[in-house]
Amino acid sequence: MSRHCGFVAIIGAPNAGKSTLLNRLVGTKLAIVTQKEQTTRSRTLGIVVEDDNQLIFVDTPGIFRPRRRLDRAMVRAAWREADDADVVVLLVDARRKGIPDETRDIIERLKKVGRKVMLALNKVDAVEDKARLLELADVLSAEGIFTETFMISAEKGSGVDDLKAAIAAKLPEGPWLYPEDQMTDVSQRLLAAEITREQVFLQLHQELPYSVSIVTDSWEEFEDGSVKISQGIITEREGHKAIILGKGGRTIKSIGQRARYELGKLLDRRVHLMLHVRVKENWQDDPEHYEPWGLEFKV
Ligand SMILES: Nc1nc2c(ncn2[C@@H]2O[C@H](COP(=O)(O)OP(=O)(O)OP(=O)(O)O)[C@@H](O)[C@H]2O)c(=O)[nH]1
Ligand SMILES: [Mg+2]
Repeated sequence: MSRHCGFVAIIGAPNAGKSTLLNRLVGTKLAIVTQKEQTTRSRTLGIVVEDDNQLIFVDTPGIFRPRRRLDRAMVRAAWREADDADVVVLLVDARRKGIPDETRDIIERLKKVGRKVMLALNKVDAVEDKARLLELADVLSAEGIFTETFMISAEKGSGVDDLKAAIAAKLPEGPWLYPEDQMTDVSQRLLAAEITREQVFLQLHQELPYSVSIVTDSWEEFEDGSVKISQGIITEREGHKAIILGKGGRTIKSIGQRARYELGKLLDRRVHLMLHVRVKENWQDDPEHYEPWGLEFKV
């Protein structure tokens, strides 16, 4: 039998559930998920082998109207993945009424370049009124760029197998691009930084998480199988540093405990995690915080 293989970009407005879907498709946690918008900053591959097919899913940052330099790099990265992919899935949060501006912008750009994509309405578990779902599907399909429409719940899993099968049927014939047992291209160091950033997003509020970058400074493995990971939490202001530390160091301790627990599960070994807060006013103007993530550093 002939083999099929291809890249499948999952794109959509911030918070649509793209990272949740990637994790669901692969069956493990590769991408961080929070209730906040703009959680994902860089692409993450999730590689799945099914029968003779290798599906290479690409989680992307949410597409919106960016203002900051980092945001512009994130949105550029998302479009680059969509442009390069064999198949594109546009994910739309079905709980939202009508078509939100970000999704409208995405549809307009897809139209402009003449790209046909698959549509997945997500979070259907949270929509009581099923007639509204059908209405939304109708309004969207009238745009004329969707090859088909799926109703899914990335969180609960409903509809995801059907979506996956439909994607597999679209992949071009060709050799597999990754070894059979490879699940992602993200290094453990970057994954570890993401897990800590997830806790920053979950435990800190308002604008603060958006001004934070995590760097894995060192990674030391011991004979007993444990690993010592040292990370910097980089923030833009002294005032933020105080909040991240919390009273008597309580907040950073809680971030560290939760991240250590998550990392222990993911790496399946004992983890010692050291976190240090560093103030670096203009980290967003430093390529060091873009290039390791595959983000293009541009004005
Ligand atoms: N009820 C429900 N919630 C969902 C579903 N999928 C995702 N969510 C929630 O939606 C929120 C955003 O999910 P993410 O997967 O981080 O969304 P994203 O599109 O990757 O977001 P960005 O990375 O910020 O662009 C989280 O709180 C998820 O738990 C779903 O199928 N049903
Ligand atoms: Mg995401």
